Amino acid sequence: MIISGAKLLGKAHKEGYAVGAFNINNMEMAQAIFEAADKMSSPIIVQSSEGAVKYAGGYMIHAIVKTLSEQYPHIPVALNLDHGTSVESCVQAIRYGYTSVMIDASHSTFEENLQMTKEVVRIAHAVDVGVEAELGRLVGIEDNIVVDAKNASLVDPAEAEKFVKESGVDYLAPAIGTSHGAFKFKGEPRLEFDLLKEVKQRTGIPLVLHGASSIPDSVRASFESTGGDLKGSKGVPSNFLELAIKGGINKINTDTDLRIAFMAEVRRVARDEPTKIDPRDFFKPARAAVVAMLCERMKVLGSAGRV
Ligand code: TD3
Ligand code: ZN
Repeated sequence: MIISGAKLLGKAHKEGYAVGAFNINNMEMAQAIFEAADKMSSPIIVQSSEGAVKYAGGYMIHAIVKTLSEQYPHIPVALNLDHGTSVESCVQAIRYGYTSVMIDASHSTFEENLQMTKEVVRIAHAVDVGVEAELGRLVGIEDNIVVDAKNASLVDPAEAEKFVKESGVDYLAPAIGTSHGAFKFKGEPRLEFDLLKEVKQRTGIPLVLHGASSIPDSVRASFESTGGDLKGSKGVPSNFLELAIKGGINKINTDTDLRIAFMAEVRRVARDEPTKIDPRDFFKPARAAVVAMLCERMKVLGSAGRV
């Protein structure tokens, strides 16, 4: 059964660990996530952006996750809409069967963000669906909206307190210096842990880290060994993730790491076996590489062994 995101994250918040929220737009990625969860006895959040919903279809994504949740009935899973841009989009996701929705109005004014989040909370809570919102802005790309450094801003803890109180949101993503994609930091990696702790103290709810991919050395090396170019890429180091969890993060969004691990194997097969034409010859090793990477990540997040 796909359970409410609020319930799944409530446990993580109480026990002090983080659940990985992994993005999918196809069957193989979803299978890899469940296989890793099964191996590590870990709860998971599967999520899709509006772009992924457009690509695969919301009912399709839900059907894939529902089928896998029946194949692995002991694995607690929530299905989240990532970066929903409107109330309508969140309602649509609920109709598809999602059990968690993110309303991301972080690009609007504080007041607009609050009003939209309140509206989503009112609707979602009527059907036991959890709600995520974002405060502050991430640098980089949020589903094709380019956010440059000038437009980025960190969360304001006083605003966060007011926002959570008035909106009734279940979990909050405070901008503390991460960004989406493979190029997160110009110089040395840096996150605002003090800000995070203050937001946690003032809100007392599960917090979410977006743009949390680490780009592990082994994953980067395997992508680059096939001629892939990741020059200048930098992820969030795993000791930062551990500090973030200590600071109150309970949901860790990860997409880029899965993409790189998957595509490294697709590239390898394409390079080494030019006669292959069966997609399964590409996707089987790709799926296995994602499983291996995710198992390591679940240990870092502390979600391993929580089932
Ligand atoms: O919301 N997401 C996933 C979609 C971002 C586009 O890749 C994240 O916060 C994950 O960010 P990333 O790029 O670090 O995996
Ligand atoms: Zn994100």
